Amino acid sequence: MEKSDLAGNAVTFLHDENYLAGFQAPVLGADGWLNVDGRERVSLSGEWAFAIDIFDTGFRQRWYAYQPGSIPRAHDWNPFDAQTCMLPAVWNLHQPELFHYEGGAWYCRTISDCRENGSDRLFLRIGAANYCTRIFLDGVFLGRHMGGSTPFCVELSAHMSGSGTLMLHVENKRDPNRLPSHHFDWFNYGGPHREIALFAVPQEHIRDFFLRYNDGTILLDVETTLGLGEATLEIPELGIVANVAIADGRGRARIEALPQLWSPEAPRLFDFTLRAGADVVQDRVGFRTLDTSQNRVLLNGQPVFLRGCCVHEDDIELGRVTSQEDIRRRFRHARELGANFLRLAHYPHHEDVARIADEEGVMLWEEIPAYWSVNFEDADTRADARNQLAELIRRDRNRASVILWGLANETADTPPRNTFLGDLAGMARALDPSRLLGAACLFNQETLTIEDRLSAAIDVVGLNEYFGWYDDNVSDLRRIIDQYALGKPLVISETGCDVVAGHSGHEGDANSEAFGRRYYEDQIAAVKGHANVAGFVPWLLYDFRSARRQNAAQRGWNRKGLIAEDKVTYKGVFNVVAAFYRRCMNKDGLGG
Ligand code: GCB
Repeated sequence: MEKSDLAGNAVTFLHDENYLAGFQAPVLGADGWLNVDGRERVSLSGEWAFAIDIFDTGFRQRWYAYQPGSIPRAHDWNPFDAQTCMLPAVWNLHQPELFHYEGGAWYCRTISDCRENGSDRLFLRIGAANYCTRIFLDGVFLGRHMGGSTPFCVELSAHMSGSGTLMLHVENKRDPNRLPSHHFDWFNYGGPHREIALFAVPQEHIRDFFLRYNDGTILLDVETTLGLGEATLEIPELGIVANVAIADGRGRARIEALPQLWSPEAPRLFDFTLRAGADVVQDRVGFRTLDTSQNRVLLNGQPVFLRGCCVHEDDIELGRVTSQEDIRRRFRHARELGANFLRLAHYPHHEDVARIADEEGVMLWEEIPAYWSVNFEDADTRADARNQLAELIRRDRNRASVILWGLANETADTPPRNTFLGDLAGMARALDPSRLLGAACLFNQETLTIEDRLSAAIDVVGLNEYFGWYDDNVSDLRRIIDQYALGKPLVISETGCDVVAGHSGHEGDANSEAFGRRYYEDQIAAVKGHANVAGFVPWLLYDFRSARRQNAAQRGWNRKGLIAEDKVTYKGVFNVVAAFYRRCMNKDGLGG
């Protein structure tokens, strides 16, 4: 055992309570961003050694430094002879006894250098891991990332030769200073739930790019590691070959063009190639414009009613892990509902969702988990929120389907909150001036008005309301809408009630199918055709796990889905909403 400098008879591993001090920085985040769209990858999905670690023994006893053949005799974990799991995964569904586990866990595997050219650079990218991730390669600590739903990279170039032992520590404790904080209405899954991969890129390469359209002009911003040079954008179907001068690593081009615009009716995408030096990325992008006029959202200059639905990322068997197949099913259900809009609640969903939404022609609201009681006065919380939002925007700002960045959900209107969210709004507009900002706001229960001061900083005001469920009188909803006078689009960003699929009962029986149908009929009667309502977004597509929901009808699930948690069993409420959306489409399209 290692002698500690704490006292003559102390041993570091047992007595040093400062064991995490060396593992706080570097902080990994949007500053080290590498856009991986259209790049080759080596996936690290598959078998990893796995151990939970309630006591942080791995930090105290230095498991992270273990190498094959050099495991101490009196070790407490041998990653080379350990229980394994398949990643991506959440540990809660590995074994029944880990279902409610909140703490840390270690993951380990060997990786090989995939660089073909000696001068290339090598990056490790983690698609998402909930919540705090620390990365070690051959015992060297490479950095710490906060936030459970966004991707991040760390450069391995200087640390790899041939192969190495990669170790991750992922920890999902609920904490009032995190986002979400310690109290939220979904399941606190833990672990690396999205793909981990290696990327080899040329020494000088494209770090990021942003393509968008406005009024006859395609705009390209490109960030490279080249100090000075040139990038080239090609969009063959539009006959575009444009050179962009790079100075101080950045370049901007404005290219006159009249592409066919992306819309839910015609989700047109264009192939493009972007080159800088030896680096080439190839991908697809759609062009469209977004605006608001009074109470309407305008897509390509035309008012559009958001026929929406919220959705969580949850699965009975996989938890937060998702697949292309699962995402495609989500869009099949959305289309069947007649929806043209999904709110991806309450954190960034898998990056393939926006890619597939681009193809499917479904508009998206994407958000970060600034949810309920955020510690708005804490500087670290603010840094975390800024980083999560920056990673989300950088990840998805080339997706035409994303029309709105959601800054927060049901946060109380206080000065620290308004400073915090105002700062996020400013950052979002700097990173992406082309999209709308929104938030789910609270209403004044006495005056039945939406008075949230955050509305000054956003473009679309979301109203989460449950009249007929948590609140009694649906006539009050009508009053809120009638009295609404903020002069910006108002979207019903949540509404719903818990229905147990197949529960026969009459309209008066809470949780029954009949109750649910009645609830939605009343809701629709209150909003339909109202000039103040720009969209309707039921809560939500599927039932989802929530540990705080424990009554007899819930048993660990929030049951406000239009479809049950099996993603197969439709509830009657689905048809009520679908009928409303059909009427919207047949009439003027603006809310039936
Ligand atoms: C809300 C929250 C959402 C909850 C929902 C509910 O207002 O925004 O996260 O799950 O209500 O079911 O109560």
